[in-house]
Order: sequence, then structure tokens, then C-alpha cells
Amino acid sequence: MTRRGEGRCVRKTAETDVEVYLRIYGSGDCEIDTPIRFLNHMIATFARHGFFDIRLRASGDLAHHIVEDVGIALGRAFADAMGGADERVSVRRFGHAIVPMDDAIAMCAVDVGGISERSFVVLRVKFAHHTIEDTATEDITHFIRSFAENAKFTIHIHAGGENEHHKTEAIFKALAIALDLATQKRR
Ligand SMILES: [Mn+2]
Repeated sequence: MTRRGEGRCVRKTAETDVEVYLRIYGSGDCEIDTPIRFLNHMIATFARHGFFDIRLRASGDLAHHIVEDVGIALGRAFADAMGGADERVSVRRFGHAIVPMDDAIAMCAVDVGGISERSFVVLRVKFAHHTIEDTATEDITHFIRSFAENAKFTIHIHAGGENEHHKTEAIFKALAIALDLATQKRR
């Protein structure tokens, strides 16, 4: 982990324009400004339950591009905050959480070690609907994969339930709690 646990990513492409500031050892404060309301809700939830301070601004052409590129930029901000494999040895590395939300439950385990710049994602979740509010469910899974790949994290998520909003919110909470635990300094 870098000394202050702070990371940034500014990323501008032909499709999107994204800026992220992240403080891993924060208090859950966030300012989220993207045109996708359900994504804003998920990232605010993620910040609150992970005690991450996040300032995020994103705009772009299509929702799919914005969700994907926010995942990439947030992942890069985590990678920036955590540093390379030699700096990541200062944190606990592993974390997990099981989070219920009414009918839904999500289980998440993470490895933030970034060994050999690798990442891996196992997502065992089935969505019965194509969208949640203004966000495509396939964009949510794409977001998690883009985030993990750019942060150099291994992320396993198993989730189930009836309500898609609850299921997704439980996933973001479980991911936040697991990452908060894994990024704590080693004693
Ligand atoms: Mn909600």
C-alpha cells in the first residue's frame, strides 16, 4: 500500500471521460456524478460500506461504455493507491464478507495481493432480468470484471435471491467489506 492509501485515475477516450479520486482509509464520504443513477447508487453504497472516500465524475456516449470505463478507472485508482506487488505485502491481502439484503444474499472473497500483476474473477450470479432501473445487468458483471482486472484483484462472488436490485446491492456491499478487510495494514 502506498503511504497514504490514495489513488487517482483520469481517463479520457473517444467514448468517455472519467475522473476518480480514491482514499482507501477514508470514512465512506463520496461525491458521485455519472449519468447512470443505479451505478451512482451502487458506488455510493460501495464507498459507505468499505469506508472508502470516492470522488467520481464520468460522462460519455453510451451507458455500456460509461459503466465499463468507470469500472476500469476505479480499478486503476485502487491499483494506484495500493502500489505494486512489493508495496501490497503491507496489507492483510485476503478479505471476505457475506451480506444479506432481504431476500438476497451475496458472498464475496478477495485477494488484493496483485501477485505477478494477475487478476481473476469468478461470478456466480444469475439475473432473471436484463435491466435494474437504468442499468443493464450485463453491464454490472462487466463492471466487476473491468474493476478486478485493472486493480489486479482476485474476486469471487456468489449471490442469489429474488430481487435484482437487492442482489446487486448485496454484491456491492460484500465486495466493499471484503476489500476494506483485505486492505487493512498487517500488524
Ligand atoms: Mn437500493
